[in-house]
Amino acid sequence: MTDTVLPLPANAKTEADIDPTLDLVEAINALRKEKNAIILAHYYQEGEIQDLADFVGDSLDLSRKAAATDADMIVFCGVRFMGEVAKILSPGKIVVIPDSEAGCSLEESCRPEPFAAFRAKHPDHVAVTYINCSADIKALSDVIVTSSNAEVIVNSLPQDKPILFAPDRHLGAYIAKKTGRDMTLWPGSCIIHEQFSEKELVKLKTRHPKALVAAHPECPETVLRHADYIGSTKGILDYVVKTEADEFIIATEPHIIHQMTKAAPTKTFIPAPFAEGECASCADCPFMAKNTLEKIYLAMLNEGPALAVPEELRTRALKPLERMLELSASVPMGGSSNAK
Ligand code: CIZ
Repeated sequence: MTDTVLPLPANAKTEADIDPTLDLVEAINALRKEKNAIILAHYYQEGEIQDLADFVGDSLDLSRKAAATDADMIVFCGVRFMGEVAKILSPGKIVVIPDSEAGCSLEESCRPEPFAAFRAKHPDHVAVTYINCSADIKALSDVIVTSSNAEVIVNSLPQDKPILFAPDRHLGAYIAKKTGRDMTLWPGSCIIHEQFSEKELVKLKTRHPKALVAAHPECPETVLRHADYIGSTKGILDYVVKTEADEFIIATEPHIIHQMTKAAPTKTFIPAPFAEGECASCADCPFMAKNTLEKIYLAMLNEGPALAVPEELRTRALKPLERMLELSASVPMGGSSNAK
């Protein structure tokens, strides 16, 4: 897989150089002004990072923001492939990520060589690829989708065209069911959504009989079959705010509950459970959790880890991303801006 993260400068500061009395939020705010930076955060980030960001959203809306910003520096608080997308869309900007090790199990499950072989085996198929993948995989795809636009995009493709969908098999199966399309699925899955337990969910519903279940389509079908609503993070957020119920069970990465509590403070949100005996916070994404205020501060100060996508790869990966943005024109912008 192409390494798209530049090495840190030799004189880069480290956590050991941070004065323990430093007010990190103030220091980040000062750097934001000095560097004309925009901080973008995904819904799966820690609440304190979401609150610090200029904009919080899902990958579609974060991509739209990254493509449209006039900032000189984009600080992408999410996982590495999201920073990569920002760099592909805005090559003239400095794009930094707090931790270059913030990967993604879906990205890891889909490597360029086997994916190229998968494509070669199905030459008449359109390759529709979930945004949770590397720049190499995007470059080998026809169109990129996120969970909030996958159904719209698949429906826009010529009806007679069979589809290859990678890398999330659960999202692919869900979209195939919704659209009735002939879809061949790559066998990947998200390490978090894969582990929600049907058995424990059923027990939890018995204890909270009035709670509605909102689930992300990266969950297995055994979990989705118990859901009152299935949708992207943005969809789930809208659903719990607009639906007249007081209690919801949330089957996705639980840091999104931060935005739910802000938007609907009187409602109760219960994270969906993993298997019996598993820890309370095991649904926290370990990759998203790598980002901290210290690392955001250092990334801005050091201007790294910075993304750099080789131009030939960037132009190939840009095409299916631009196609995604065009085909999602009917998908309304969501997310929320924090006044700074
Ligand atoms: O597209 C995203 O941001 C992810 C990872 C999930 C979602 O449904 O928004």
